[in-house]
Order: sequence, then structure tokens, then C-alpha cells
Amino acid sequence: MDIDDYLQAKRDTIEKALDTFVSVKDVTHSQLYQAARYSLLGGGKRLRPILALAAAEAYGAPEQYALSTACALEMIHTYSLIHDDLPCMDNDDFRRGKPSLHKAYNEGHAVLTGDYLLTKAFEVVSDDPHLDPLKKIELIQQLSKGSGCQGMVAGQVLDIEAEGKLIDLASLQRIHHYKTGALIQTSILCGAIIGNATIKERECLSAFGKEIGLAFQIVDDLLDVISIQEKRGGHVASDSANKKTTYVTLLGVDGSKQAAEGLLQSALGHLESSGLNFNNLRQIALRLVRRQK
Ligand code: GRG
Repeated sequence: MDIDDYLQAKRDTIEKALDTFVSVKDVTHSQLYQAARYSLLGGGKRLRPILALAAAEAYGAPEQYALSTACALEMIHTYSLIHDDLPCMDNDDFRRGKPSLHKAYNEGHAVLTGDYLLTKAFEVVSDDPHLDPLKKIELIQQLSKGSGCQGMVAGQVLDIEAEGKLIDLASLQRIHHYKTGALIQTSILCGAIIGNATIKERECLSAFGKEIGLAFQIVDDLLDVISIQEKRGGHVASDSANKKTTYVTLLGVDGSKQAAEGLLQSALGHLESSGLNFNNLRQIALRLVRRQK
């Protein structure tokens, strides 16, 4: 199957599952469900769940075994975007081409909807009838690490601390490894756990995920700078507006492109050294790092 068809098929599967996991089933909380659905079903590349599905699939695991974890990753990612857009953080009025959640609802609802999605993520994995209890614990452990103080939340704290300061490349990489890369790395690792990968294979896939995560962020910085306003749904990227240090401010456009490509090649090397058939993961990595939007 062509990689674009593959990505679309996975997106459809994930969206159908998300729609089922977060359904308007409780009238008492209808506002909460509606707000969660506004953000969760409102577009997005579905990168993290696709990476988890693709990694599990490379080991021959049935798709339904990885679906709850894939959706949990998207729920955690969506919560982070909702909170990141708040006035006390990046103060972004738009997300995924429409008003951010605190604009469409209000700040209180945005905080609570983020909280709901984060906790729902752990609920869907712990409720999964296909996974044995030990695997659930391992997955929940990795999701906690990748999204909490060993991952995304730590990165966001480092990011806040760096605000208004000139930082060097090593500090920027550290921020982005935690803030963006860790959840991407976790997505691939979770797929490997579901597929019963060996410790060695997990290490290999983690190394791949770490480099892809950083390359993804570099490309995000590049697109922020070089994409015209129309491509971004008419709003100006908040990083430029907030005068943050980015890969482009440190390395320039060409230097950033080279850094992303270097990370991509190194990441692909980790995949190849595993000797398994990771063709879809390979294609996804290529698509990610060489994307134009
Ligand atoms: C608030 C705890 C907390 C964390 C926020 C991930 C994050 C940490 C903030 C997002 C800020 C941002 C725009 C970072 C750039 C890279 C990135 C994560 C972009 C958004 O991810 P995509 O491109 O988004 O996968 P879609 O909409 O396609 O899912």
C-alpha cells in the first residue's frame, strides 16, 4: 500500500476509535464531552497514534491490541495542545485551523477538558480487554514517563524557564527532546511493547524515536518561519510572536534543514540495524521530516 493511503487508513481507524472512546454518553457532563470532542476530533496529523500502530504492526501484533494505546497518545497530545494554547502559556487563539478551546468555550473549560483527556488516556488503556495486566502497567508507566516529569511536562517547564532568554543549541535540544520528542519516542516504544519487542529492539526503536522527535521539532520550527500565513490558516505562529529561540534563530534555515536531515539519516540507521521489517515506520519518518506543511 502507498504510504499516503496507509496514513489515511490509519487516521480513519484512529478517528473512529476516538469517536467511540469519547462519546456523548453522560448528559450530566455533556459540556465536557462536547469540549473534548471539539479538540480531539478536530483534525491533526495523528502522528503519535500512527507511530504506535506502525511499530506494533511491524511485530505482527493485531491492530486492535494497539488501538487503546494509540488513542491514549492522541488524547495526551491533544490535552497538551489545549493547555499550551492557554493565555498563561503560549496564548494561541487558533489550533488546527479553528479557535482554540479556551476561545470556543472558556479558560476553565479548557483546563478541565485537558485534565479529562489526560486521565481518560489512562482509563482507556487500563480498560482494554485485549491487553494483559502486566502489559497495561508497562504501557501506563511509559505513557506517564513520556508525558510527565520525565517528558513533556518537564519540557514545558524548561521552555517557560527559557522564555525571554538567549539559549544555546544544547539547551534548546534539551527543551525539545522533553517537550516534543519524548512523546514521539514513547509512541514508538509503546508499539514495540505491544508487539513484544526484545529489550535490544526497544532500545533501537527508542533511539530512532528520539532522533525523529527532534527532527520533527526542527521541521516544525522551519515551517513556522518559511510557511506563508495562508498555509497556517491565517494566523501568525506564536513562537515568532513570542520571540523564542528556535532552531532557525540558532542555525538559520539551511543549517536547520541540514540538522533535520542528519537526524533523519541517523534515525533510519537505527531502524536498519534492527534487521526487522520497519518499512512503514521508515516511510513515515521520511514523510515527517521532509513534510512541507
Ligand atoms: C502544556 C503540559 C503541556 C505541554 C505542552 C507539545 C507541547 C507541550 C506544546 C505544543 C507546542 C508546539 C506547537 C510545539 C511544536 C511541535 C508540536 C508538538 C506541534 C504540534 O504537534 P503536531 O504537528 O500537531 O503533531 P497536530 O495538530 O497535527 O496533532
